Amino acid sequence: MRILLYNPDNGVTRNFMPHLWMFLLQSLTPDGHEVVLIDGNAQPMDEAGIARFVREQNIGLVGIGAMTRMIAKAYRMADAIRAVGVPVVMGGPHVTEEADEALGRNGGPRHADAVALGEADETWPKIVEDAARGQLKDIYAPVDDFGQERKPSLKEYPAIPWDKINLDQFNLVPRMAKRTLQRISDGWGTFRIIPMESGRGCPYGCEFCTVTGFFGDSIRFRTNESVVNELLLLKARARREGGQIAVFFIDDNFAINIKRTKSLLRDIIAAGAQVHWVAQISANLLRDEELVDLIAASGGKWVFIGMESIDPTNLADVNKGFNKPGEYAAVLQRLAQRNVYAITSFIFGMDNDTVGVAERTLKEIHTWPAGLPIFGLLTPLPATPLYKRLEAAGRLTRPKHWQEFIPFEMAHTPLKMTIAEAHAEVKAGWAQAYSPEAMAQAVDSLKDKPLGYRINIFIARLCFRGIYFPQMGRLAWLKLIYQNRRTIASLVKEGLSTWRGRPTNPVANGSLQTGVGAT
Ligand code: B12
Ligand code: SF4
Repeated sequence: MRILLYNPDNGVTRNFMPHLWMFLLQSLTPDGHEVVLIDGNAQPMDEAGIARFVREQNIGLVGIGAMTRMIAKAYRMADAIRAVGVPVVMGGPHVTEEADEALGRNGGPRHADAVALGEADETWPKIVEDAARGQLKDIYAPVDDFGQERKPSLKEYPAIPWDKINLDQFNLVPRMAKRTLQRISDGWGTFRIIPMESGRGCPYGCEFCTVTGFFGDSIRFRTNESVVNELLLLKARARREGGQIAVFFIDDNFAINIKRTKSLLRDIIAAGAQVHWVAQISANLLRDEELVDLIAASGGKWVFIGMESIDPTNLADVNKGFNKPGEYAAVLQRLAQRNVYAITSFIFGMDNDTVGVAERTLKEIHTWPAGLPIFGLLTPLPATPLYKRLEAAGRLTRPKHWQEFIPFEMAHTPLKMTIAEAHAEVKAGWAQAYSPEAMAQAVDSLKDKPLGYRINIFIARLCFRGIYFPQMGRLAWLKLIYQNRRTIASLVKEGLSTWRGRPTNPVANGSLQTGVGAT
């Protein structure tokens, strides 16, 4: 049987890296079946396009995975596929919480023939076999012989053949720049960010987050060896292709067990498996100096920190009191001293937020080492404690907000400001943090670092700005480049004089010490 695994975009937001679940399920597919992958983020498709594809390619089963914000598109695509007689199985965080919706058991139309609840590592082979026999069940749950929920152990993690997988859809280097960049250093003709997990689960249970409910509070890890081998595979591929690969450790809290993380990082270093990497780590775990040393030595370049708010009352409200705003600056300094920078994520529209929250947050951010701040709105995702609390309080304004995805739009009323005010705060946050002046200031603040770091932060900022401001088209990029022409000119000028002054290996002299890519 030919199987298509499809991850939709939502036509509004795009991801910059492939989704791990597709590669994982492909690797777990029983022999005798062929699996085709399409990620709508890299290969946009509409309903007619996917219906044509499954017919022409003789696809016998389609698996669709989606987050809540992609689900409306996922359902439309599923409907189009089922209309041409091909069965659809859906999985992922949204349908796990809203299986009745996907199966049409709540009064709405049916979108999926089957739903895989929770982690599907162990149920997927069974789903494939049932589909091949034409005997799909409605629901597949990860349970043991006694009907008790069973979380897959990650000890027997499949080897994902990253060395052979076609990654053309995920090259982040613009086509027109490919030729020139190929000649720089070890080669920048390709640059891909690859998702990798080293463990699953988070015990913290923040009120707005689906992770503790979905993956559970029992944390499971892959063996160090399996992670190191995967890194070595990717590193070899990058070298072979004269391109760059960076890894995004998608663990929700990469250092949740500090002892184990240190042991993994030591093994990475010992095996020479360092590639540049990004990971999500909560601020409280970054107090450990030795951990931060190992992060830097093993290739860590960016750490995503869910700071959420600078207001301890807000943090306590969402069960994230372990975040201590008083120590944010010290944590970021500790990272920056080792040339590791932070993506700092904030949520506005929390219950104790008032007008001016963006201004107050930006004032704090200005006192920290340059990084990549991002701003979102508190969003009640299905089945989270937050959703239940707001529903019980009658505060949900769009209880089924996922049926019509609107980016940066609240689905409930905040307590101390209006919805419109919360929207304005997010807009102000993005506008000020990513203004040409703020970009120049961020670059300037790194003037004691090699030029590569400044180029890196500048390019990263240009890209991150696109999370809020639409900049998909060429015209939008040209406008952005024009607005930031002074910073670009000064970086180019410095680059040229460094290059003229030191005609040796640009990496060795630090001028091209980029933040991402295989080391
Ligand atoms: C990496 C990641 C991202 C990446 C992008 C995704 C990517 N390319 O990988 C980035 C950083 C860009 C991102 C952004 C966002 N993310 Co995110 N992200 C994750 C994260 C940390 C890892 C995803 C992952 O690969 N997990 C590991 C794989 C193996 O697990 P999985 O995807 O769940 O797949 C398993 C099962 O679900 C199932 N399965 C999944 N799909 C399918 C399909 C079929 C057919 C079957 C049978 C089974 C199946 O089988 C898999 C194996 O067991 C998750 C949290 C988490 N730990 O999962 C959040 C998570 C998915 N993100 C979330 C959110 C909310 C966001 C944002 C909206 C945050 C924000 N406010 O901006 C944005 C939106 C991005 C966008 N463009 O619109 C939520 C989604 C909740 C929900 N109900 O939708 C999660 C769960 C985290 C959370 N805090 O709750 N994210
Ligand atoms: S620490 Fe992160 S992953 Fe864990 S529950 Fe909180 S937000 Fe979710």
